[in-house]
Amino acid sequence: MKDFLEDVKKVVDVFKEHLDNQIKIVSHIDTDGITAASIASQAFLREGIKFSLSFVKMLDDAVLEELNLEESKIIFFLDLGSGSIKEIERILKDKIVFILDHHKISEKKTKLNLLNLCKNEDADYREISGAGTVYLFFRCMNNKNIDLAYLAVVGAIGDMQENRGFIGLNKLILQDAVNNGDIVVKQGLYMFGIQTKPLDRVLEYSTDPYIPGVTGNREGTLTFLDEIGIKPEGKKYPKVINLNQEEMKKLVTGIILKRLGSEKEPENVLGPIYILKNEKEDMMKDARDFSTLLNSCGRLSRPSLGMGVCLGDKNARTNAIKLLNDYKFELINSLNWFYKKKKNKELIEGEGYMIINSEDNVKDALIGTLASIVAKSNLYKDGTIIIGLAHTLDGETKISARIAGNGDYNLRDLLIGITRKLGNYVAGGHRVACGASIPQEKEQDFIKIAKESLDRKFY
Ligand SMILES: [Mn+2]
Repeated sequence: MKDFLEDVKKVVDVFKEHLDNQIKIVSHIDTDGITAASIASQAFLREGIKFSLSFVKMLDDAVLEELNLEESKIIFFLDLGSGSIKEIERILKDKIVFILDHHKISEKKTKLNLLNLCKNEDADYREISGAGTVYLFFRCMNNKNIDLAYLAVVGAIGDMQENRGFIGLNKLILQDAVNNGDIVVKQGLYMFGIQTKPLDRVLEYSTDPYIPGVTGNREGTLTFLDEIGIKPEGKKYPKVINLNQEEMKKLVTGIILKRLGSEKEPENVLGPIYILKNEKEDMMKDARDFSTLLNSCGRLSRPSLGMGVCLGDKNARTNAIKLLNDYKFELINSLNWFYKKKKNKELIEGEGYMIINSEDNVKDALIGTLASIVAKSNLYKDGTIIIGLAHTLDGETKISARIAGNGDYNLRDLLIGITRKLGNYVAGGHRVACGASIPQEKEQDFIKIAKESLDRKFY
């Protein structure tokens, strides 16, 4: 940790030699990237440094060549870039490049200004996010940037680094946010929407924790509430934060009972809640809700809207909330489709793996989320590999891989291995969450090779 903070200082010192230049920021399109970009933008504004900003899904030669035409001499890559060191060195050879990232590093030896905890091979994925890396950089540049720490916390949650608490540098960053009075940590029901949604909706839409018979099941939710004796007031159920202690107890016990028999800790329904103290909008008071909101902006290719949310723009917030509601609705539809397929045994299941070939039934923007939900659902044994496929609008098939429960396996290498056999296609991401894209006509070949390698690799 100390080494890394020294690294931060070194990279900041290099940057200070170039302060008077116009800067180009390139950031990743997900929650982590959106918060990273928001931190950088606000920090640059504070210094009076001019910048422009683009969001990208991934870096390839075409993107880099376009960047090379930009006037800015300095380019900041946020939450991406570490996997494309060679390409960046080759195509952007006349630029001054800073990479503030936490993804796997493709090339150890580089002259680029690379700030990445992964330089230390023992680093745990959960120790820091892209936004966290960006935050530490700007915090080192100017202490006043401590007021941006809370955004790095939201980013880390977006990258699923929060698991009943933070570890490593993320812990340090959370402490900054707490010390600065931006975040208060409380223990509570570990669910989405507890500040804002009526109880029945919270339960029905609860994917983490997953509640068997309740998640994604309207009727099951109402039966469950009836069983534990929580009644609607008129037609509406109360919000979770408005439940009294007695009701809260019934609710928690009820959920734990429902989760008994699953292989993972059924009592895992309580955890830390991160309250954003200065946030006026209900929807964004809980850092987890805030992160979900940004996530839907990214997934639906509206990262600038997410950025507007971070910067407090009223219009952006209204539009983002609408987007999130549509997104949740779409997600529940996809989940229902999945349940039906599972019930009818129409999924491709093998020893230690499961392949969801959704074709046009799940939007490509949602296939990764669906795979994540299934991976966390207790429906499959720990360590089961979940692969989802969905058609995109432009004739491609998007592939997402996740691992069930607390399993660990290098899915990234697996996916890269399979796609290489098919041709020269892009695959990337992290050990336990990654994706790829192939032409639709290669879909059956992909499934065949995936089955072969998975059948061979396990048991
Ligand atoms: Mn990230």
